[in-house]
Amino acid sequence: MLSLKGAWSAEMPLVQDQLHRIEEDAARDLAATADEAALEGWRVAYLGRRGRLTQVLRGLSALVEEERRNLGAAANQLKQRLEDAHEAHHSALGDAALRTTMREGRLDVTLPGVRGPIGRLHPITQTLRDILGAFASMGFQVTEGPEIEWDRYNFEMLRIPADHPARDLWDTLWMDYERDGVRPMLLRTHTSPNQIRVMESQEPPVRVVVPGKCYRYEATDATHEWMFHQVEGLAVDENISIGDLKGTLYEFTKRMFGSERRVRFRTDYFPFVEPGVEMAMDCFNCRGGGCRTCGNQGWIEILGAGMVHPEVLTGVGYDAERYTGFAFGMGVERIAMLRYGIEDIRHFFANDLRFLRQF
Ligand code: 2NM
Repeated sequence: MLSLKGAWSAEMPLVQDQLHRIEEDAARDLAATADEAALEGWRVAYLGRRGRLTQVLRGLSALVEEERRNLGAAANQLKQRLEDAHEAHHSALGDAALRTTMREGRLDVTLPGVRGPIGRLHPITQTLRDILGAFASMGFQVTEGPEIEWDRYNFEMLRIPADHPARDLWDTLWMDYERDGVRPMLLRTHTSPNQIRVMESQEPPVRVVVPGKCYRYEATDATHEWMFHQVEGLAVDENISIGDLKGTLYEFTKRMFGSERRVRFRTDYFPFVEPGVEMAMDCFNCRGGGCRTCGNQGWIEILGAGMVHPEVLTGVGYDAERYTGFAFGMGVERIAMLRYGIEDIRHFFANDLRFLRQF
């Protein structure tokens, strides 16, 4: 390029050369730049305050005006090209990084998720539901009632007289409330009071099962708790016989403990039934041979039952000449202990998660 002022400068081809080499080097180095840190190094090396191009631009002040203008323009154009190249490389690196993240961080949505901790039904609840399910499938309604009862419903209407041992101060938890010098309220000792309520409120046919908590004032041991669960049942109609009792309870036993079970009935005494029986099944563990589960008896007692006493029926206003009924009662904890092989009833409500998590 000719200088209009006629002054030829030896600097001019030198600077053009420098710009040329800077551009070549910058292009080569940029091509080898694979990440953001290297790109920043490149920017500092070529475009930074002490970078190669900046040095050249600074050096231009030593040139005569025309050379300075021409070379300055060339240098600034190069600066623009380097900045454009930097920008393009920067966004190319960003795209590559995004593609890597998408490839390596991709989610397999078909993998099973992480399960959070969830609770479970208490073994007594599970057993209770199975018992009620067996009777519900045979046409029994499920009904519940209060845990605080009247002496009248818990004892009197069930033919449990005032001098009966069950009414002893030491067997029942009485409410701290007196009327006419007596305590008429208590924590129910069985769920039978609700069968009385059902019979008072509806005419036969009646078929109900009553689950619930019961309370006894007694010391606890491996087979006794002061609070436990019961399921009692009642069927009243014309022509109900002890054959219905046996058939219903035999069917229940098979549903709970297996279709090969056999049952045995022996007489027993309960004030509210006549006759009264206890039902046992052959041991599901040794099939009658004798083992720990059945205490070497071969038989396991699972419930009490009987034909509802005519005085109980007349007490609720039923015609005992026309109607008969059977009733039964069982302890849910006892059934659950047999079913799961639990040796001590106190485990159920000790709330030790090491025990409860097993069910
Ligand atoms: C048992 C055993 C035998 C029973 C009787 C009644 C009622 F209310 F109908 F009279 N409810 N439950 C009964 C009979 C309960 O539990 C071992």
